Amino acid sequence: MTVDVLPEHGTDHVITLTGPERAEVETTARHLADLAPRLLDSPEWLAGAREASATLPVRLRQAIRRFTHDAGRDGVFLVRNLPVDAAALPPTPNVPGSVQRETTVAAAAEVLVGLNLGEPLAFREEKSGALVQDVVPVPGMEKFQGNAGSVALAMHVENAFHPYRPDYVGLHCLRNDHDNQAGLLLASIRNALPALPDEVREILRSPRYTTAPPASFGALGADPRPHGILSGSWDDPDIQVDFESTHPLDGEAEQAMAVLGDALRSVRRTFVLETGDLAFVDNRLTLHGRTEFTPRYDGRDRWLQRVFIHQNHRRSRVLRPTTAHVLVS
Ligand SMILES: O=C(O)CCC(=O)C(=O)O
Ligand SMILES: [Fe+2]
Repeated sequence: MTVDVLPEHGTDHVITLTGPERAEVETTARHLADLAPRLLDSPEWLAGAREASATLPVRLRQAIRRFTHDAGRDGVFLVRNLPVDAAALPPTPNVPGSVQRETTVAAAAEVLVGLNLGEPLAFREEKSGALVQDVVPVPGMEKFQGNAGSVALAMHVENAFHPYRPDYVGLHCLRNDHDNQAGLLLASIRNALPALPDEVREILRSPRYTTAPPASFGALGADPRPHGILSGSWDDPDIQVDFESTHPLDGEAEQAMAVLGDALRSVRRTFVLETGDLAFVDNRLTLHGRTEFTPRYDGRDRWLQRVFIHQNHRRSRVLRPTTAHVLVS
């Protein structure tokens, strides 16, 4: 069978808010920014945001609903012209592990969209378990293969090692870099699949790979279990790979992974995000990475805010000792 069974179009899922729609979202986000206790991680605040998320402009909610039904060939949903209150934006943070704890218009807007895709989540061991995390360059970490770096970041599924990795990764641009050079790289398995011969697909589906967690994930790092990179439907598989931390267990598996890498590279697209752009990547279908850029550490550097979303919140209950949103291992 061929990939005829997939949607025909590329990035169907782009919506640019009109002026009135943006104003509507801004009114709601401002209300939430002022809502007690003004802390993004508090269950009370999140409850208020959940109610408010049902009042976003209908056209936006319809677009999200189409995306959660089918993420399209590219596996990305892009909302443009969201409010970020640029005039009131503080200097870009530049410390390791920076997160957003206090409510802001930009963070509220991102959470409002995210709540229409599912439930936010975070990992206790990562970025101190904050639901909204800063993606910013950090002095001295330029070569780091993580979001504090500024060299090219290898293509990856987010938290590829983790059984409850996010279904969607939201990246909201508050500021791009000075040179407008930093690009979010995206490559979907739906676009790459036609370039994979059947025998390569077969190898990629077998448990001949391990994926290491980042050092910060502690005990789970001890003995990663072998897994296949592709799973599920033969014609429209899910993908689980991180080109920095997934390791083939034999030579054939290594070759198959190289073919996959080439196929993904050939369909890779670059999105240079602007202030007010929010990309939600379907983390089951699409890998992301980043081009190189040059930070200046002058308070005006690139600044994204990231949220993770689960479509099925119930599934991760076993790792959440309370009904809150933080997974403990
Ligand atoms: O900096 C970027 O555009 C992406 C960084 C990244 O992979 C992440 O924050 O998950
Ligand atoms: Fe990432």
